[in-house]
Amino acid sequence: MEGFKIKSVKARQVFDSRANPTVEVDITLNDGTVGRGIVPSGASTGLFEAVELRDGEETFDGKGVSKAIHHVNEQLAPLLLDMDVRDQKAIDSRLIEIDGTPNKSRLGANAILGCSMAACWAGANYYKVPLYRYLGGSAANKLPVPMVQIIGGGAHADNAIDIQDFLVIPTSASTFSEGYEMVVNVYNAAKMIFKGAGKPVSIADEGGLWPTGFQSNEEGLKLLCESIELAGYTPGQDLGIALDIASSEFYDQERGTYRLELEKKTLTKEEMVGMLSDWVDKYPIISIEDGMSELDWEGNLLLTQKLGKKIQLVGDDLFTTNIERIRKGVEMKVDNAVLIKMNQIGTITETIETIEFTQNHGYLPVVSARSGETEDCTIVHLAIATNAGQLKVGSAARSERTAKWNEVLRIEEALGSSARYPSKGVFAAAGIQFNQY
Ligand code: 2PG
Ligand code: MG
Repeated sequence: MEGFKIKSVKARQVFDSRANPTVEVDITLNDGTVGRGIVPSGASTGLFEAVELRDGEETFDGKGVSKAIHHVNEQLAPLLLDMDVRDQKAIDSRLIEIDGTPNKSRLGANAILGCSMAACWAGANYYKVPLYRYLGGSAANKLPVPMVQIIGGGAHADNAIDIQDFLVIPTSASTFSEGYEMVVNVYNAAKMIFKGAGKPVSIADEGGLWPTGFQSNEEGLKLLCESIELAGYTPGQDLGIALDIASSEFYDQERGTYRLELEKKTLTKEEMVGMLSDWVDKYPIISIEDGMSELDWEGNLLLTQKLGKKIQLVGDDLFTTNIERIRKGVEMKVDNAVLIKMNQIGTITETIETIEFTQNHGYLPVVSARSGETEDCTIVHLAIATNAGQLKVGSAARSERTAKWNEVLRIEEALGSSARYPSKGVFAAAGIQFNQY
């Protein structure tokens, strides 16, 4: 009996960090080895993502996943049995084939991804090696630069502020642990500022501070700079600012305008680009994600022409981890980086291919969690396996976030002197020259 063959596939319902049900899959091999994957879930989802199948019935406010679980146990499991778990590509191809739709809408990307994740963990466990080593081989040794949320807004904070993520990136650290420690200090400093201003310290979906009492979006930028300083660092020297505008959430496609509800302002695309580029002049911003809507290629092009040489411009909803959409971006010279989310595309193999495509075209991959997360750490290993260079998993608080950051710390220790840490050099691959350095 060949130990590496799949003996059973079992899906069950578990829950994510937003108290919504999600899919967990266990794959057991003939030799008893088990691999497990738990599927994450977004809130500000892109229109072009693979389809997350929800029951749409009364239970869990329509968010049940019993259909997806049924699809794994009844339709996918029988066709995965006896497959060689070491051949991730064959497994993922079979999953795609059984579903048969371009966006995984028949069986659900959550059903498919759960199986794909469980299979890769089972493969790694079969060989008794860490997942990053199994997927990436001996060359996988680059630890990611962390992009960490300090304030959460948009769909992750009941739209208390329009902009979704105010984040920091350490730029003067020479190791991951040093960089992450800096971020933790900034997070705690931000908390002190909130407390000092008499604001309640509550947290948004990804662990960032809940933006209570803000009068403008720009206040978030000021608060980040103050927090960096209070923590004893120099903004723009030690840490830069990153923003996820998630602007698809407030784009009016008919009028081609952007609505900032907090400020009661409606901006044309030119004005939106103007506002972002003014912010880049005033604050040490080094990365902007989804500055313009997923439907506004023209606006995205304008933004890239204005800022694409100065800072990182990341496409999340715009690209949805989909090679065909990234190819369009490369051809049009839109953005210079791609947010990578496994469940936007639906299998591990496709996610790795997308990261490779991104790297081969001079764009920077930023491996990312979703706002609905669990203890699953697959993305950490994926980022290191592919030498992606950057990781975004929300804030420095809440265990579904720290599960990932702590996993990087463990891998850093395990890699020892063979670990590489790109620090701010990670941005050079896309030809970005920051103003402030
Ligand atoms: C994003 C993610 C994570 P969500 O927009 O980048 O911050 O959010 O998972 O809700 O799409
Ligand atoms: Mg985003």
